[in-house]
Amino acid sequence: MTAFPQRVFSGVQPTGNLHLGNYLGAITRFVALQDSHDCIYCVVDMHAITQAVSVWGGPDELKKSTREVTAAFIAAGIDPDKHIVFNQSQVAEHAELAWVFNCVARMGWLNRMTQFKEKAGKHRENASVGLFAYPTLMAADILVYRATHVPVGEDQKQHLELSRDIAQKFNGDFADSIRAVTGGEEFFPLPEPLIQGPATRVMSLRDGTKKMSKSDPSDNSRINLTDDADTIAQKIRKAKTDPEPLPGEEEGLKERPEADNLVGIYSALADKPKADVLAEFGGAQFSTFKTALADLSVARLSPIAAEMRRLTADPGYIDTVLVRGADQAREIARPVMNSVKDIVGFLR
Ligand code: AQP
Repeated sequence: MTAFPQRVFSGVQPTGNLHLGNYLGAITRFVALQDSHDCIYCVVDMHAITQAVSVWGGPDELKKSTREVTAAFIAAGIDPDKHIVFNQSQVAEHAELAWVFNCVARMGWLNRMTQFKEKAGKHRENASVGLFAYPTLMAADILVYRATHVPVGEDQKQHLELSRDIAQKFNGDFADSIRAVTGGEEFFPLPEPLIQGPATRVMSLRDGTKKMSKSDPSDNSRINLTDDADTIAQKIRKAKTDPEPLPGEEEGLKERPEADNLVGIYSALADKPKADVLAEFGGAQFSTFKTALADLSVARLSPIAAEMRRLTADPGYIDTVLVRGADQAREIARPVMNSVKDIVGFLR
């Protein structure tokens, strides 16, 4: 087995408002990995346009959202001076490798992707080819840097498994050529998903069985990173719950999805285990717990929102960060793509 140096890659789409699920499931994990790994964090604008223009809002909105996600990364604590932060479309190698992967991945593999089924819904024939091929572009995003670790929320697990399948098939299909070109056995690592922490799947505030999501038509279903203190408190006050008081132990959260979700959010924001949260609030009514959760949410999110506002007021700075990050990303991606061309047999 080839040993690959450890490298972290992950991305966030610039579509709509970033929410608490994106923050707890992904961005806080990105921040945590910075001390131990070389990290590449990407605003995946090419993924954003796989949906209808009405979803991502058109060119001006895309630019604004790309800067906003970049600002969220920095405001949450990602250091663009130490790690690479850029937007996907500036590094053409993502699209180049995605094409090769389109020819490696099988239709049957992509047909099984639940995210495509959910997003295409009943209008499958009307979905873009890009939406169907989304997972091959995602595999290219990761593997063009030969990244070994990918922090994501639970909803991305299936796509990560597909990235591993693509890497494995490429390594197998081109084994002789890989040996001839690189002298090694495998060209791509099999990237490991890092799905960690107490909030890998934050659920909707209106329905504890549905994922908190940017595309939910109800704004009350999610807490946006840009919501002000009053809005956060109001959304938590209105969050769906059940009539029972909170249980004293985790076992008591079973079959209570809304209670489980709110306790999970508290646990992630307070950075303490659910058991400790229940030891403190067991027996309390939701009105008491919701007040504490709203205070904690405001305390954690308001400084990020304020910093995002400060950063987005200076789009020139954000654009400089993205251009510099893209230059650094290209330095890694270009030689990988050149080797892929040699391995596949493209003259250059
Ligand atoms: N509810 C969630 N809980 C935990 N993690 C989540 N993520 C998304 N929703 C939750 C994680 O956030 C990262 C970036 O997601 P994305 O920008 O690629 O977009 P997404 O998954 O499409 O986000 P949404 O809100 O779910 O958008 P829609 O509504 O369009 O489907 C990923 O690591 C993701 O796992």
